[in-house]
Amino acid sequence: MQNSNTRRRPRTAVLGLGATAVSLALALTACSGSSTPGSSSSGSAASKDFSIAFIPKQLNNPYTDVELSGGTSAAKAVGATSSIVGPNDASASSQVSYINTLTQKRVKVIAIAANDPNAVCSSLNQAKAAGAKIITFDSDANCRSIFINQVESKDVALVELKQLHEQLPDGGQIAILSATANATNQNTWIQFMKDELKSNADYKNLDLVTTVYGDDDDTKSFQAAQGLLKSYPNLKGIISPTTVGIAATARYLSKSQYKGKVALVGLGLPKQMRAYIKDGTVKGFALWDPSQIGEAAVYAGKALVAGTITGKEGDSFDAGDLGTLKVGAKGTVIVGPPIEFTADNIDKYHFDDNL
Ligand code: RAM
Repeated sequence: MQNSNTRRRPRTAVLGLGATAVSLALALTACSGSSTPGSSSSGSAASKDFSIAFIPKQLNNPYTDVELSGGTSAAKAVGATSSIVGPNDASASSQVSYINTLTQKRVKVIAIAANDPNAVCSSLNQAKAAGAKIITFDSDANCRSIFINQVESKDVALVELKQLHEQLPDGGQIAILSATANATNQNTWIQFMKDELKSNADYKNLDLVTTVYGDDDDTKSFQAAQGLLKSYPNLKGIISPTTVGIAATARYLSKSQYKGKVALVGLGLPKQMRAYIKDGTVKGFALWDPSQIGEAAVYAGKALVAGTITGKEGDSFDAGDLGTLKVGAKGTVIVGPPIEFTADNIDKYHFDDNL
C-alpha cells in the first residue's frame, strides 16, 4: 500500500488551522455580506495570478472542514487567493449553481468533491471553456484535469474487509452503510469491496446482504443503522466508508443491545471515533489525514495554472510539506496509504482535534 510520492511531513502532525478557523472564515464572510451563500475566502491581499475555489461535497461535515483547513493553509503559503463555497446537503444539483458563479468570477482553479461523476460536468466544462482549471478531490468527476485521491481506492476496500474479517473469522451477514447513492468515492470503494468479497477465498463466509445510504446526514445515517439491525437481526458486521455514517452508526450501536456484538468498521475521524474505540463499540477503523487532500489540491492547481503540468500520467509537482507528488494513471494523484486506528494507536492521531 505504498505510493511513489515523496513525503516530508509526518502523518501524525496536528493541524495548525482547523475547522474552527474555517467556521470563523465562514462567519466573517457572512458578516461582510457575501453574495454567495455558504462561502468563505482568504488571502485577498495575495497574488491575483492564482485563485482557487473549493466546492466540497457539503459544508456541514467535519471531514470537509479538515480537508479545507489544509487547502486554506496551503493557499496562504503559496500566496493564492482561496475561497470555499458549497451546499449544506451532499447533492450534485446543489453544486451546479456554485460552479456557475465561480465561472462568472473567472476563478483560475475550481477544486470540487463531486456529488455525482457526471451531473456536475456540463457546468464544469463551461468553466473549463472559460479558462478555469478543474481539479477533483475526495470524490471524482468525469471532466477534470487531475483527481486528488488520498489513497489508492482499492486499498480502502482491502483495509476495511481485513479489519472486518479479523473480527468475524467465522463470517456471517454483513451490510454497507454508505453516504449518498451517487457518491463517486464511496461507490468506487464499494465496487472494490464487492470484487474482493467474490474473489478472495478468505471472505467466502462474509455474506453482503444489503447497501443502505445515510446521505452523509447524521440523523439519516443513525436511522439507517437502526433500520439495518431491524431488517437483519442476524447481522454480524457493518462497513461504513463515510465519516458521517460510521460516527452515527457507532452512536446507535453504543447505546443498543448490539454494542460489542455487531462489528463496525469503515472510515472515521479519530476525535469522533475515540470514545467508541475506548468503550468497546468499535475495534478498528481507518482513514488518512484529510487536510493533505486540500493541501495537494492547491499545489496541483498552482502547477496547472503555471503550465508546468497538464495532468497527464508522469507529471510531477512540488507540494510543499507533502514533498513531490506524481500524477499517476488516469490523471490521479495518490497522497498516501490509509492509516488503521485501534485502541493501541488512537491517541496518537489528532487531525480533527480542532473541530
Ligand atoms: C465523508 C464523505 C467524504 C469521504 C469521507 C471518508 O465525510 O463522504 O467524501 O471521503 O466520509
